[in-house]
Amino acid sequence: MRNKVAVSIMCADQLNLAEELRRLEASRVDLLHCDVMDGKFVKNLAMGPYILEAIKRETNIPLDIHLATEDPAYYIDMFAPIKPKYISFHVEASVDVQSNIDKIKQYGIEPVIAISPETPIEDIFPYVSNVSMVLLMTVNPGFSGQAFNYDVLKKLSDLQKKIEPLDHKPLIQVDGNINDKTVPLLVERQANVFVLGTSQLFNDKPGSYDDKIADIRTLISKEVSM
Ligand code: S6P
Ligand code: MG
Repeated sequence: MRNKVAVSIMCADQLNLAEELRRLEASRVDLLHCDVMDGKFVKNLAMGPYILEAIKRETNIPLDIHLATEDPAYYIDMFAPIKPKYISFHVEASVDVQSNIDKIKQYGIEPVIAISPETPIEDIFPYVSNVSMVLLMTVNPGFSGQAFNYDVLKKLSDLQKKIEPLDHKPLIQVDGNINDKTVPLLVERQANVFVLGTSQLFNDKPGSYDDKIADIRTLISKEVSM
């Protein structure tokens, strides 16, 4: 099963993170998506090493660190000691994409290349066979609660065509306004890893985390075979 549920921990109740982690573990979340923001690449700040170290100690859910930062190499060195499963960095922030991929691999961590909605998908084509996953942003990085960018659906189809013939096919992760309305469009185009934030999970709509995550699991279980 390549399809997985990730949860953006930045969107959880920050004053009750331990309790939030217990609830997410009970809902059998596959990955904990951790947004790191530097106030430069995006106009916001989020999640430094102290809190991510504490989260790593507290849970067995594998961490997926999303560097929405300039100078990815600097932040790879800062966050690798936390031993996440994945580190993603942005193609737009990279001077030397391949050296960022190599650096992450040297730490024994799986590399992920991230791309913002406005960036042509072709920019990452040279690297797709060298990464474990591609992070296709469906909103501009920086803030939760934004509207889904439907133009990204075409990019997803183009990416899928590119990786189809590869022996090593990276997973495709989607992040930004992922919910029971947008997931079917993304499953149809063979996305694999779905980051849930405020639009599906952390909101006042009725239903427990279990219910809201189960709804997504049902939608993504109709996996399209490659
Ligand atoms: C956005 C960030 C995301 C958000 C997530 C929020 O900069 O990379 O990981 O945390 O997308 O989810 P939602 O449902 O509020 O868009
Ligand atoms: Mg993110």
